[in-house]
Amino acid sequence: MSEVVSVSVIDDIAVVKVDRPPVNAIDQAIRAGLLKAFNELRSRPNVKAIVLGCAGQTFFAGADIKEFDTGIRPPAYHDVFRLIEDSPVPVVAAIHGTALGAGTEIALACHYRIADEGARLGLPELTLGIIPGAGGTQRMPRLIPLEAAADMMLSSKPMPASQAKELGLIDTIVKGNVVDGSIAYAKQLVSQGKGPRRTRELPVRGAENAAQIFADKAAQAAKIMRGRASPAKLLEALQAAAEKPFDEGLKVEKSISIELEKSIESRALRHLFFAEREARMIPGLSSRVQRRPVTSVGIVGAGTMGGGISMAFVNAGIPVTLLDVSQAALDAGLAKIRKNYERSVSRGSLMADQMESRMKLITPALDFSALGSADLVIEAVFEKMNLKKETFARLDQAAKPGAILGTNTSTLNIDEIAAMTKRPQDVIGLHFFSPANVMPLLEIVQARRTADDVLATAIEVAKTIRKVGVVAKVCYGFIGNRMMDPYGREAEHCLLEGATPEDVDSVLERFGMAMGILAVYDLAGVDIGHFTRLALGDVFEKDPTFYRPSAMLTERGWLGQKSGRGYYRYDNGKRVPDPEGIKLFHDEGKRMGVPQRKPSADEILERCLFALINEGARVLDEGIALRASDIDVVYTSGYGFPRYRGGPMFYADTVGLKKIYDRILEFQRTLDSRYWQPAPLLERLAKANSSFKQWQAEQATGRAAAS
Ligand code: 3H9
Repeated sequence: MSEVVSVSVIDDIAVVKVDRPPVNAIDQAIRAGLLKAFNELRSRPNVKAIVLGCAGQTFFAGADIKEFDTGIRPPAYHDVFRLIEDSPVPVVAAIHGTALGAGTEIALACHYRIADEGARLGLPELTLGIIPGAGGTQRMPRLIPLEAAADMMLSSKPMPASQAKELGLIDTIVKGNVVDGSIAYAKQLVSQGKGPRRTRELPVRGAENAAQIFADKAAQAAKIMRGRASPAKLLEALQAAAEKPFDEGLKVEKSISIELEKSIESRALRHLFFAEREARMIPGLSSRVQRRPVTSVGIVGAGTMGGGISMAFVNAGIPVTLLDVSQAALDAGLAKIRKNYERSVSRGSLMADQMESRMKLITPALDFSALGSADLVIEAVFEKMNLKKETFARLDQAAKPGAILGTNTSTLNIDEIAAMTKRPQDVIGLHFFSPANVMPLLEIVQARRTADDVLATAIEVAKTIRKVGVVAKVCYGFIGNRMMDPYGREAEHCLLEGATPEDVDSVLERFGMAMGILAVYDLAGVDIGHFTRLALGDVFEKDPTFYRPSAMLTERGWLGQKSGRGYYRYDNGKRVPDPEGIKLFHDEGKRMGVPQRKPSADEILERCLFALINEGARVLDEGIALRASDIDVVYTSGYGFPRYRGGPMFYADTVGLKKIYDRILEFQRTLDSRYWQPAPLLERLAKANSSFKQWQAEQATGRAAAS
């Protein structure tokens, strides 16, 4: 038998076990092994039933995603799954861990499904821009109601075993070892004379309501998965299940799958799947570096950021000491945290007792000495250098030796902050994104003297609190905010040229950004960015048009949503255009001699995005980001860049670097040439007809050769 698939026979029950760490993702070796095993078992008359299970942490976590790039080599999923389904003796799937994608689909091809109590089953293919392509769209609605099947696939969320049992997806839940439980179940089947039960022979459940279900789901998908092609395609495949015989439906599923696998949407989402995992690997950082234990955390500052960060830790079961300078600030911070949890309770995503136990994990404090036992302390005070320095000097006194000292600064020089302590090796940037309990990104900023074990621990902490960690080096704004600077600069300049805030934001939102940049500034507070830029020194003297609208709004106290007016007006919270503001920007543009030319939608988009990408190329060249794909993770996890476009650097590759380079040269001629200088890396790659992806692969090869 193959190394990955083994067969043993216990009494008259055969156990086919797959062992392919880490997650038993189904690849060619598994398919070939299963084909061989199930073929051979046909010639063993003493075998009365078969149990299919997996070793390790989980049942199959799906198809091996890497194979979509390299091509799926035979045997095909359909052939293997049909062989299993056609077995003359009952086949029982023994499910533990997370059965996902083709993992759930193989279970559907088995005749019975048994799960342990902790198992979860899901069809998350849409998160990869594809549909269940191994029979899932045709078999699932034959086992569970059509609407539930559509919901499962559209949400991509795995369901717990208890729900799967209720819906009829699994037959029974066992306590303890699921393979042992499945063997006992198989013996029972044999003794009761029960034979195979083929899913494909069942009718689709709820097919009579198909038209209504599809209309509802299509409307829902268009709303929540804006810009995506795969959800509508999924519904097409499900519709085929409802309307056609099984084999015909399978053909529809197959042709849609092939089409989607090649789409940019799917390539982008697959790119991000691996990019998020690769971001944890730091070249030169040995996996043997001992992590420091982090079982308690101190947070300095109970404002919006400090509160959100506290929630991120207590949500992961890690106790937090939350410190602020006054009782009133602490009370307000705690009240806000409670209010956030109450909202989750009222939505049904959190139980009231869970809320109470999370609140109990937060200990308020007014004195730095309360932070003395914390393994990790994160400063989340206002973004002012003096305040940060003062806080770190106090932390140096209060924190225990070996504690990690993190700063949540979004722009400031962490080397300077670390120099306030006698232990700069313990200092690291931990840049959370607001709301910190929700946003997945954590920018981990390695300062000049940050120790390796501190960096390794921070990467692990990110995973523990379910954040996507990306490592950056120190510079103004690190990866994310630094790149945001030219992006916002172009958006603001367009206002002086005659565009309205709506013109700018609607273009960006149509591209797929979660929010237009000007609406984002209104949400975050227009003054925040303005004062950060002001602290940079002479930027406004060098160029009076630089972020001029933002400065004008701040001067007038039009600070965005919090003051009811910013780039837009807010009538009862509803964003509406502000003619007075629009006139203000245009008049100012004219006064400053900015040519009035009302840029087209295409130009607005290209200026914002190409400025972002150009800065990304500089960030890469300077080693601030380790990889182009890290930038993509930052932008899709923290800045609302559409995942289905893969992030700015992946998107740049799909546009073509030569085209972007040429356009930047054109902007250099027609716009402000001080800003429109192609980044050296972009220029090199464009001239070599290369891509960021290729460059990243070459860098990795170079590093491997050097080590
Ligand atoms: C599908 O099934 C299509 C079919 O319908 C049609 C076929 C025709 N493939 O996340 P982790 C690797 S589409 C390849 O850190 P965790 C991952 O890269 C698939 N590799 O662990 C990482 O490698 P490394 C549908 C995979 O415990 C390592 O395993 N299924 C795959 O936090 C550990 O991963 C999915 O979309 C894969 N399918 O989470 C499930 N899965 O160590 C995708 C994982 O080198 N997977 N790897 O960085 C997951 O959601 C999570 O990995 C899982 C474990 C929950 C399983």
